[in-house]
Amino acid sequence: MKKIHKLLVANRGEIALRVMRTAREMGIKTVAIYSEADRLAPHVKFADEAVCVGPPPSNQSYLLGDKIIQICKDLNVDAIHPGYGFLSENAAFCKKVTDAGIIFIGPSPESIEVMGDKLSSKHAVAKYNIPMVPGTPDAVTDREVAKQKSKDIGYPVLIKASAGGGGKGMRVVENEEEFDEQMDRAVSEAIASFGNGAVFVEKYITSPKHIEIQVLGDKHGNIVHLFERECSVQRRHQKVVEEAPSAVLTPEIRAAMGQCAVDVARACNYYGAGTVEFIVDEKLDFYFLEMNTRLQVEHPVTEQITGVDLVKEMILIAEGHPISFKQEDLTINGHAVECRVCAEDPRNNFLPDVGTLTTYVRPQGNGVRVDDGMEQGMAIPIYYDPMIAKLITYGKDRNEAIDKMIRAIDEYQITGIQTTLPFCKFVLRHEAFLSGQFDTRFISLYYTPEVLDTAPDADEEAIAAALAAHLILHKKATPSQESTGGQLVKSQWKSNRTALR
Ligand code: MV4
Repeated sequence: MKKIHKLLVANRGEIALRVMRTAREMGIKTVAIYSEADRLAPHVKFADEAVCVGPPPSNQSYLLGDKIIQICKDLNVDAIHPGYGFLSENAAFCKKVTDAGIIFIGPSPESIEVMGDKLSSKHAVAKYNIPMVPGTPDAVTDREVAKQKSKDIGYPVLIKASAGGGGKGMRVVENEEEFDEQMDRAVSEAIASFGNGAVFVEKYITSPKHIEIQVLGDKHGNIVHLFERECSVQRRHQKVVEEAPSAVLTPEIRAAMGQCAVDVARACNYYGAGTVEFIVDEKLDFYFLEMNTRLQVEHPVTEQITGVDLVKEMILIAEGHPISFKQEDLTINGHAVECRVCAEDPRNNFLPDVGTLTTYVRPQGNGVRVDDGMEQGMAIPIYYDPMIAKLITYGKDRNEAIDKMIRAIDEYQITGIQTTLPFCKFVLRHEAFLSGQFDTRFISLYYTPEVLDTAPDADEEAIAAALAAHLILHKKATPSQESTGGQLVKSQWKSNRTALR
């Protein structure tokens, strides 16, 4: 047992604040690092101490492992929490931290290494009874051998990069004629992205749900799962809306997936917080895909339904404590939904929309949690992930959580940049989402930018813009702004709505 007195968060934005808040609750001093672009960022102001690590680009700041370790030595820091992204799944960094006598708040370098490669993770779990998609157990190099195996598996197949992540190096092959071309592409993309051209073949599950299981392991061999998160609403492998629990899992399937997730964690002697990713087909058959060896962006929905502070557990586990509860102690209470608020324009192909947060007013009230790392007046740096906040709602059941989310989205005031919030609202009101009958094809099946402006009460700005265009087109007078109160103007827009379509 080694008490942590001072913790450095090797990250920025909302996750740095998220971690530091729990550290403070535990009486642990906090150290922020920041780049020159983040001097005035809330995570810097919140921390007890803060050190500038370099110029804005990540590879000159947040990714400088050796410099961060030196800062820890200089400031007597006992532990590093890496958050997600940046150095969080870098086995070499984790090992250097540990070798320097600093606690890495996360798994061992060995766990990161094994799970960081898809083929090695499949090998690691082989001795457990984990359902996996039919496929080649090893890398394929010989095209003719690969084609024969694909024929045996049955088209369509998916060629995946073993070192892959985020869908990079992944290619669907519909038939044998396409095989060579797609394999070439997968291999060159894998080399370009990961410096490792190893690829393997799997049966392509055409309409899977993405469901992942949160696990916690301690340094005494205890491993528990904290149920599932449904993350099927994704765009280019970026999750947009997540929820817990899933609307479609039965208690039996949930228990079976939970047990598999625990076994996957056990297979790599896991400790810390981790997530085991599955795809689930129409028949609710599930298959293990990979394990993420970090705290994930969407962890709050799990916290809301279990009452567990995952960061607190991570810190206690890193100190050497056993997990503070048993599997039997855990139940699912209520339902939580998370929307990622990204500075992206859903009307313009989700292009990053950087600018200044001219207005930034958070929603509040019963069942609303906002994890963010920005404040009004701040410029959003172009150097980092465009996610500026996570909006999480919690209710006694799924409908209540969804109703609260729609209310909270309407209450959120953001100007100066476009965000994904209107898009999230579209998702939350869509029949497929409401029924739970949706999968990873959701966006490609249902979304076009037009849906944002034709929804029953599309956001008022858009209506105002459309109305103005309409009025100009028809050379009508605009509704008087002077003689009416705000409410009345609003209701006029609403009464004019039918004219816009
Ligand atoms: C698959 C699949 C279908 N069949 N594997 C995408 C990223 C990586 N984590 C695994 N991914 C997939 N693997 C087989 N055998 C479909 C996907 C996939 C996907 C998975 C989860 C969430 C969104 C997705 C979007 C496209 C493809």
